[in-house]
Amino acid sequence: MSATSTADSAALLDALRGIAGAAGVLTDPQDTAGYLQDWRKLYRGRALAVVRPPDTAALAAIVRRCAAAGVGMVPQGGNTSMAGGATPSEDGRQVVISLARMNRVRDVDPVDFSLTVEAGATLKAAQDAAAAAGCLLPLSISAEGSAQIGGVLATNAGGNTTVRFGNARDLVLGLEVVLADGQVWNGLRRLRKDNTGYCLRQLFVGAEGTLGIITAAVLKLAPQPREVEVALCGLPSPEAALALFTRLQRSDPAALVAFEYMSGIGIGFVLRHIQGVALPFAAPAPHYALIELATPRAEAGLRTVLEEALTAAMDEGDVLDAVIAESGAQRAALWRLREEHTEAQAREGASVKNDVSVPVSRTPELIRRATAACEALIPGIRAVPFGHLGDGNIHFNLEQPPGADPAAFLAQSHAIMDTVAEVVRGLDGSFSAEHGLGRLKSYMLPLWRGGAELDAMRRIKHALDPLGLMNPGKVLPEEPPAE
Ligand code: FAD
Ligand code: 2HG
Ligand code: ZN
Repeated sequence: MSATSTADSAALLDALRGIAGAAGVLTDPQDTAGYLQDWRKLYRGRALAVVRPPDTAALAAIVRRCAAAGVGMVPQGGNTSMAGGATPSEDGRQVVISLARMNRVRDVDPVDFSLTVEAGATLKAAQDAAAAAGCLLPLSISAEGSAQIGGVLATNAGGNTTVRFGNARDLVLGLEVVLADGQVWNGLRRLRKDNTGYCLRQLFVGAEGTLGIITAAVLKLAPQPREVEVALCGLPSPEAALALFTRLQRSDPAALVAFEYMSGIGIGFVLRHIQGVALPFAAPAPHYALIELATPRAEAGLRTVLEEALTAAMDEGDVLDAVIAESGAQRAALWRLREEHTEAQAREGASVKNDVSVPVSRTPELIRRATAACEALIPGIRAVPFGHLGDGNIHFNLEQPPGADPAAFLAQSHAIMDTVAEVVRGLDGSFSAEHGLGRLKSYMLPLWRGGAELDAMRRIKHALDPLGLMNPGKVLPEEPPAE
């Protein structure tokens, strides 16, 4: 049965209210509006309802009821997806399932270095809970105040500290998941070693809600740092950024927690559009790196390590100017220049994002070749590359030419994305590094991961979601009709 008729829909909504309570089922357009549009405003969907279950048992009952009605389910966390992954389709036949009410921290264990947290807790709340127990949850993204643990895991988020601690995937010890048929899989184990068959939890991490709904997780913690040093460097070139990264990795690899690249134009946008930021140099540089070193070791002498590395890099001509923060407030001020890039770029005008990765050694080549290719495609286009150079993950974003019509520029999105993708392919990279495919990039999957790889992905999807109701239309493109 498919909930296509008004009577079917009304019966389904009644049943959902019976499970989640009247306040847990939103249908008033004023209440649902914020759930139906993605963060970038690329998509605006419609939905039968937005359902906000109070706990795992209720969510499981909701999934069973939706499955029986043949209704697609779109899990949603903080709705900060960069790829339209959490937005329902336009036909109004799907249900959005918000995890926001399931936001408890269930347990923090400073001996096991583990945190058990529900999917609807924000990443910031989880970080704070870890810190209160004297530990560090080593995952950091600019959207951490809104992004939720479920969304962070479902997208396998990366971010600013991947270079040291890995992606979200590397921090997951256990998961609790509601499967597509409404069964609850409780895999909330906190074991460091557990070779008992296929590693199910890693299937759901990065699946963007297409295989099941994550309801809780056990995450690995790390010791809190005792020394932290943050520096901003002005650089002559992307090649100098790579040389500086390599130098720092050799000086004290365990302490290099973040290495972020920014272009002169990106910093220029931040200075123009964001209040209360300042460049701590007498003159702007063509390129920049933001570096964080941190260690739980006492008296590790990180300041000396950093100063020596920067002095040697200046002697080699790889660093033009550098400032090291002297306080927590100064560290935060330097980080703001990086964290405000997304907002500043949005305020500058229309932009097309490319979240790409290449081997770290090829990042300068990526920046140069993709810039040249895009400038040849659209005269006046402005390349704004920035991001996690230490992971080979550059956000190769393109800003509209000054004064151009934003809609006309965005109409060329696919041509721009394909142009960047071609360069990335030539450098043995990936067209989707950390934001996921969502709806935006699923069309590119067959070109990049066709053959046996895509076939295996489709088999996994069919095995775990045979009715195709878990976040339909995301990640995997529609299958070609059978011959
Ligand atoms: P949503 O946007 O709500 O959902 C994302 C996807 O996960 C959707 O497909 C959704 O269906 C699915 N999903 C959500 N919850 C669940 C669940 N409980 N179970 C199963 N599936 C679920 N990303 C990075 O990787 N690194 C960054 O540095 C980074 N910086 C960002 C900065 C800004 C300013 C913004 C706006 C975004 C940034 N992002 C970054 C992208 C985004 O924040 C991440 O993808 C984040 O992990 C999404 O979390 P969310 O809770 O908002 O998920
Ligand atoms: C970041 O690293 C995010 O700040 C967002 O991944 C990147 O705006 C973007 O393209
Ligand atoms: Zn990023």
